[in-house]
Amino acid sequence: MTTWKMSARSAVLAMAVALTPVAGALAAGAQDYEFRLVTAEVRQGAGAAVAVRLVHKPSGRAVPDAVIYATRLDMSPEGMPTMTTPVTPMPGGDEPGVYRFRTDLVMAGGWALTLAAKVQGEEGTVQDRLVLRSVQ
Ligand SMILES: [Cu+2]
Repeated sequence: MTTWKMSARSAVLAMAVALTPVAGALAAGAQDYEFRLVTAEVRQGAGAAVAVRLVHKPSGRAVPDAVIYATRLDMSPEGMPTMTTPVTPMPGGDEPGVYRFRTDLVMAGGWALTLAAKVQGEEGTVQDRLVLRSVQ
């Protein structure tokens, strides 16, 4: 009986300890979020479509209604950091938390997409750099 009481108490303590990092993560802000490419390969050419999903990492949920205020697409993965191409935000599609862009992938190979965004109700800026491949 005594042994059981001890282990039940230990279990409660263990739960309290386990929950503490979760509470910390909820308050952590922008670093809890990341962008992920919907598809890592995009067909080369003018008018190419690039889609990214904004994910709340602790929960795995996609996050709609973020304000994306900076984008850059360049060929730094191929040693051409000064080779850039304009990135135009497109209206959201059917899927919440997915952000779409149109761009001209004038050369095949690796392109780095740099994004900065504000998430509703979170402090700080979500910044990410994703490498996609344009293929022929
Ligand atoms: Cu290039």
